[in-house]
Amino acid sequence: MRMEKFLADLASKEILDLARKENIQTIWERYQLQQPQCGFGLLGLCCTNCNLGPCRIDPFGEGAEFGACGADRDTISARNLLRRTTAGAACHNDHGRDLTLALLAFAEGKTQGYRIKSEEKLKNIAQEFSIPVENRPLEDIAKDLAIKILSEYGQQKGKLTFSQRAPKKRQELWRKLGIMPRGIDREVVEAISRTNMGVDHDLRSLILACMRVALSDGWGGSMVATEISDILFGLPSPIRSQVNLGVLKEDEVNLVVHGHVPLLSDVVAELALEEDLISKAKEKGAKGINVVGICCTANEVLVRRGIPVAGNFLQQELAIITGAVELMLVDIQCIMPSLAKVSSCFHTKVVSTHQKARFYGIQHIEFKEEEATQTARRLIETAIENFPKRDKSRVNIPKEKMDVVCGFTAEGIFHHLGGRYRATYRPLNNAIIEGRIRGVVGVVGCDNPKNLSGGAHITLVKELLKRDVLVVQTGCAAIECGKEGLLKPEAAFEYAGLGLREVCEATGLPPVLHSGACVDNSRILIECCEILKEGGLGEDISDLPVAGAALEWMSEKAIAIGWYAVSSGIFVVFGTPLPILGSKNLEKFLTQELFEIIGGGWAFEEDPVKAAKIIVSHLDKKREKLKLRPMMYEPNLI
Ligand code: BF8
Repeated sequence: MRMEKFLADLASKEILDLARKENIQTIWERYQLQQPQCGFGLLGLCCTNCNLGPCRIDPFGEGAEFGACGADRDTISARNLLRRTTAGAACHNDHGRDLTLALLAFAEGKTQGYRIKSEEKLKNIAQEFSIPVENRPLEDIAKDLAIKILSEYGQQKGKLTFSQRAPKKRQELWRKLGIMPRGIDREVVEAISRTNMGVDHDLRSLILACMRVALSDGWGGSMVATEISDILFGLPSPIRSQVNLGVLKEDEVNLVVHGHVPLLSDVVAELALEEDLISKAKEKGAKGINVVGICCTANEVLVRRGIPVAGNFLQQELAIITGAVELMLVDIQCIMPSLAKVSSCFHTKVVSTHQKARFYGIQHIEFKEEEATQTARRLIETAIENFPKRDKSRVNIPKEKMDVVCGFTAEGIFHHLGGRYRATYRPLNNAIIEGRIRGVVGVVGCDNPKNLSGGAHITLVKELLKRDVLVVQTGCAAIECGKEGLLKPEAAFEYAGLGLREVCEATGLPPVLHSGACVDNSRILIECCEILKEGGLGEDISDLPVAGAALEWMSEKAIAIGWYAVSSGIFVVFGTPLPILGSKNLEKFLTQELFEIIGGGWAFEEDPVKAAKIIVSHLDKKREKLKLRPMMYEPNLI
């Protein structure tokens, strides 16, 4: 089966056809060459944790029932899941650490190009950490804050400051279950230690460890990353921009920032506006410098600066195949090692910049905060120098690009929905209570050729909108829906049910709110807390008519996000199942029993139309339990 037949996006289709003609292999071919994929791996029944193995359990109960050590299918699949969850959480937590270290370096005067862009946020967060702020230089406050946050990475006992933002009832439950995260690094180390041969074997105990390590991400590392990014690069506010490969420019130097950490991309975006660099570009025959993004670092500079997005995860190779990219800067996470090979077919230079991430065949220019401006300037000059090497006969920039409005934060919602003079969540709560809005659903995560290469998000979101569900997005899912025109305020007229449309009309908001990168899923947790604080919709996140979906999840980071949402009391739907179906006990635990224990749980449904129905029925159950009014305009849907 040729997966790209599902490609909803015409720009990607066009470039993929071109790649085929030129015999350039992309992720779609490589994925196809992997078929059939390993059944043991898909079911979670393969164990490589010690040298007795690799062991595997027969899924049909006819062959081996135990690994050589005696581990059964429940232990093996739960242990594998814990390893994956931990890997994902580690990635987000380390991203948060990078930003905290940068804040510290800034406070100590050791950086170039950074400043405190949100003084209010710095002071608010510092006070949350009991740091005095009155009459103190911002650098001193920033230093104390960075040191306190770093101490929570190494903390051995107690709780994380941000976890205290959760509703009281939720915190009590975490304490009762023994899953309150104690220290960010401690949870990651302990989780990995549990998965060693001969340590933790009990399915329930392993799953509680999944939740604890994920909470150290959602209410720890990811939240740290979001908050410090807001302090250093500014709190996002609604901003217009464009997305899709059509944002590349034929007559300008195209510089693509790709990865996750905004420490370099933000400085590059700023410097690219400088006259002397623009003049240099003109000397080389270009009309200017066009900085665009791929993946989550794109989302970071999109929601704060309105920098256009060239594409999501699946479009990273395609951007190069347009023949129009002078330089692609990569840092960490979701970067395909194939970029080296693809770029070798064109003039494009790919440069890795993060000390943690090296690639065969890709030049490395290390980025250090103390030389941020210098390095960014050098990199922009590299892009400019490369412009004359572009082969104009091989440039194929698709025309598709779409307008978007993005940059919606938990803080922003106070103003967008509450109005300029009375900042409050009350209108949002009222819209839910009165039945104009059915509930709020986070549609997030990756795009994956295993599913519909992004198309699942689009169908799911359209299905939800017509049932008056307000959608909040982050990550590659948000970029995909942006390409489809769902992030424009006008989308409310085309896709939203009558109730949601009324709210969007009154506020000017799009029916789909783009909140940023994947670490910004932490904003969705805060939004849930604010809704609860406003009153009238229960006492805990698990009471709310909310849900999360990552139908095209790919990265282990998505597993960690799913787990921290579930552990916070949210119902989460993944498309392709987690690799646990080899254990019926684990499947039952995750999709049924967990709801009683933690108030949230999992469902797996690849079909986006069916997934929408499952989600809507969940929202309706929550509405019923809260005794909310029936929906004001029940759509007549078949
Ligand atoms: O953190 S959505 S493919 S880019 S993992 Fe990666 Fe998935 Fe995209 Fe961002 Ni998130």
